[in-house]
Amino acid sequence: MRLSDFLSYPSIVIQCHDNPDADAIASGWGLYLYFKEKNIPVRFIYGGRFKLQKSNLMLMISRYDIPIEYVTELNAPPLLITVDCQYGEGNVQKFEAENIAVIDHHRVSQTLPPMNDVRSNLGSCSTLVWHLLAKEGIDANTDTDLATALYYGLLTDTNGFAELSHPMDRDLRDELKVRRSDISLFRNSNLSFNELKIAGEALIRSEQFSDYKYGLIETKPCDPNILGIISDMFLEVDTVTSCLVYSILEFGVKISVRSCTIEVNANELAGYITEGIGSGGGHMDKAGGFIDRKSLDELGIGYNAESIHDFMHSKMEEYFTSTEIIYVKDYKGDLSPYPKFNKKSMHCGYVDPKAMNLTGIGVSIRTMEGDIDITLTDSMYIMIGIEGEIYPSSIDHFEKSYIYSDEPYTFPGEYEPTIKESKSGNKISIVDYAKSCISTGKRTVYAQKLNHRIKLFTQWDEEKYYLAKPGDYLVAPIDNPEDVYIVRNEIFATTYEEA
Ligand SMILES: [Mn+2]
Repeated sequence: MRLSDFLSYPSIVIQCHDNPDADAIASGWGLYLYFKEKNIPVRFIYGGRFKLQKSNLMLMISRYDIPIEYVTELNAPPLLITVDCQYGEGNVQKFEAENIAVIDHHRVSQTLPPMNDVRSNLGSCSTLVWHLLAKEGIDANTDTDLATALYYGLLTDTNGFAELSHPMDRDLRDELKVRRSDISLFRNSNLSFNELKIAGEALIRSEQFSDYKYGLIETKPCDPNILGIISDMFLEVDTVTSCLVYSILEFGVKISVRSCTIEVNANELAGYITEGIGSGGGHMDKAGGFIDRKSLDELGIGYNAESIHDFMHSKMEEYFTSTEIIYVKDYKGDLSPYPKFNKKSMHCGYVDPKAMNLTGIGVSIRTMEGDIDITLTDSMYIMIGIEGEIYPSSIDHFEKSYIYSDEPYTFPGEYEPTIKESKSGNKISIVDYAKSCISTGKRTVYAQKLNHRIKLFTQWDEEKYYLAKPGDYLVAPIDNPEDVYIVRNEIFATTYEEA
């Protein structure tokens, strides 16, 4: 779907969710400006029971003359685009329309109309609109007001960038040229005096669970940023190494997660709590998420403080008790009773840094899994795995396990990785320089299909674990049985065959 697909409609209404937040306003405004510039009659509206009043939002709207209108009735327009929300959701007042399109970054909760672009793993809808504008050749940096609004949308939807995880979100943060003084002004009129008191009350009711050193707090309905402020403070407590702070809102539960222990990755814990019932993610130490009310209803969990507290508490207990932790350096297990498999030969990609003129200098490689900071040398290749994951390899090691191939290379992943020169900031696409290679296999392993979760710390990175879920495999080479590693279920099926 492209924005230019909509240019044939005689008029368009853009609608964001009720009780709009900064992301809804910024992303809706981005779309509004696009259609206005194309001379299509366009309106930007929201409905619901309440008119906007939050001071940071009122400031942004008046500074930039954002023409957002509060409406309770609407004549069916030829095209209605819901932005930062999905048509038919509980927090989106339903207006009739001849045609409907959806542009959103939340979890898909409705049957979507054919015209939709929903990217559930983006941190904000502003990121998606920024990307859609760029696809039409529009650089948001030519309008500092819009650039600042989009940046602020992402900032507030990701708890001050703390809960940011997608590389496209990081691109927005790094590339938009914003008016810093405006951001500072909006940020510092974010809380009302009443919300400050909500934070205080929540702290009084905090609980800690000493077995696994985690904490739990419910706050009354408040701005999501307050959850971040509380969880940051909670983590500073000496007996708490991870915590979950949540707030029960009308249409779901907003959560904030923090961790300062390597055994709990906040990003992964937020994903665990929201799996199948919402969405969550972020960083190693800070993450956030949202659970849909509808999903809790479907699980038969009453929508009241007590049942939700019990649910959160049992989810946290289950998280700690159902997971085995393996430190490979101390591993003494034995996988030899399990079946033997051979590694198949696979097509992957590699890039020679010499071809890019990037040897001997510091670069940052932006990938789906995060930014990798590295100095490239002329004795290494950058490898692109079968799912598009990036890792360095020495040419020596490469030539033992791979052969070169003449086939043209096609990138398999969702986000094409880029290399940025740390000094000049120049950005280069890796895929433009990638060539094909084939792994030669010749490796036999024992593999155990797991029925529980494992966190595995490898020898070469003792700070970060790899996670295996039920259905994934714990694998050990037959000639080095203590060097265990994890292979995800889908990858195992395509890369190994029974020996
Ligand atoms: Mn949003």
